[in-house]
Amino acid sequence: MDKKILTIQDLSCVGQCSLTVALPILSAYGFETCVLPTAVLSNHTMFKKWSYLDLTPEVDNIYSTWKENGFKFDAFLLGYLGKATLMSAAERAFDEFSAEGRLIVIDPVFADNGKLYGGFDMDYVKGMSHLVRRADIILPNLTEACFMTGIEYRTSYDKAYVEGVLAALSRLTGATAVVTGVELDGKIGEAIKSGDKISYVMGEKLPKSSHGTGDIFASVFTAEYLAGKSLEEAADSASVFVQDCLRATPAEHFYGVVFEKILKSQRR
Ligand code: PXL
Repeated sequence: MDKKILTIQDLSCVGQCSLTVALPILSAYGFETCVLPTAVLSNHTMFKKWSYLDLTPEVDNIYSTWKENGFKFDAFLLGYLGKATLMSAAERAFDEFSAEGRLIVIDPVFADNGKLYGGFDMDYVKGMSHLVRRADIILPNLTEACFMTGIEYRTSYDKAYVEGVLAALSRLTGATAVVTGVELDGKIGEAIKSGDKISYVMGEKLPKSSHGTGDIFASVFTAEYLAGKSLEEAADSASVFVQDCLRATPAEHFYGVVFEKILKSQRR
């Protein structure tokens, strides 16, 4: 039977991030994609204003019904949870709805460029640092990796610094770590630590970045990995996908990337 994935992240009604990218991407890869929306927002938090409905109060209801229906999932992909209450909800999902041999992928999603996203604090970081211990694979960007390990975030660094961060993540979680947004020798990419093995998947650094690309990376990476690719191959495909999205996005489209165009061209 085909794999069934549960992705746990917010539904930002406008903004090409979290569930509105994970659902189409994972589905396009042919996986049955189920969702636990953590919150419903009018749009993501990079716009000037947003509304926010926390869905924590609905989790019990959803879970008890899932239990009665006997649902189990082969993989979990976690993104923006928004509130610490959703971390315990995620743990409950792992405990109660895991199929045998299930995979847990956690993208911590709380910071970038050295700063926490709006609405997050150090308690959230602490909670996430605990939750990632449940993961098989974690996908932090360098900022999140630094927050979780207590290592000082730098904008200029060398391989030794990156490998120090990887080692600290290993001590924290034991999970395979795929650290995104690592810049070395004028290139950008991922530093990966799986057991004792460290590898790098580096590509061209484009002169722009955009909101939502981390969520796209996580979705493509998870789909490719579940489809049987190696960590490095999955990271490379996900990076190339994100780069193609960035290239296809017109400058005036400021709040996300036109991933739909890339997904469509791959499905033709
Ligand atoms: O792309 C990460 C993300 C997801 N969901 C919401 C966000 C962000 C980043 O800011 O605001 C609501």
